Amino acid sequence: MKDSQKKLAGEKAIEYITDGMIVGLGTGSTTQFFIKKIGEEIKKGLDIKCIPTSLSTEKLAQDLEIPLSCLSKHQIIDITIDGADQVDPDLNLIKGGGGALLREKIVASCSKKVIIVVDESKMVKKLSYPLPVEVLPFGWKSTRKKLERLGLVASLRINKKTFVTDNNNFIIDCRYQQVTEELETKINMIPGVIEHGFFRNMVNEVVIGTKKGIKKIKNPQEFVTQI
Ligand code: A5P
Repeated sequence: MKDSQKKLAGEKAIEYITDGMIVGLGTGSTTQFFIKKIGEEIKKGLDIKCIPTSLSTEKLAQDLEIPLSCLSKHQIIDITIDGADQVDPDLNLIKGGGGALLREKIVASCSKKVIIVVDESKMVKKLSYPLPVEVLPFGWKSTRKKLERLGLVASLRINKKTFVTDNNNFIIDCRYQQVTEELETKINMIPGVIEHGFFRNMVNEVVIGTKKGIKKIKNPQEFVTQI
């Protein structure tokens, strides 16, 4: 069920893509459906260049012979299609369940438009998914202590062994009561913290695969682009 909803949302996002665009490619199982669709359309003549948000997305795009570029060549991206771990009613997100939050946030911040593709289980009234915080391995235990002092329950991500991001950093997953702007600022100020997976007001539209088909939610607030 979840997979078919992910496929529905991921493939729907192809409708936002037109010739000549620079497209940010997100990471995760939902975005993969979009990337596969892009691969098919490129074979039929779609003319775009894509910027991947992770090594796994880069590999998939290369396998599908999708033309790739990078942020050094294009600092402005026309549109980014990405997934999310949770989406709240204001279209704020938790991302980084797959560990790609840093590149995903950089790419989103360079994008004129950000579209999020999810299955309906990701839509929540209140965010509760553990907040991934990417930290420098150097001194990570003291970084974790500082996160704990903010009232977070912080644990180093282990997948059999310590999880290492594409940027050679660690992830500390943090449980919280509520993500406020004040908390975000405090997290950002800790030496050793590189980025966190809370995406506030960075999304134009969410495309949701549901039991009944596609549902779209537009951000009612004016999108604060960081370009
Ligand atoms: C990657 O680090 C994440 O931000 C993904 O975008 C997120 O985990 C969504 O992945 P799925 O589409 O696989 O649920």
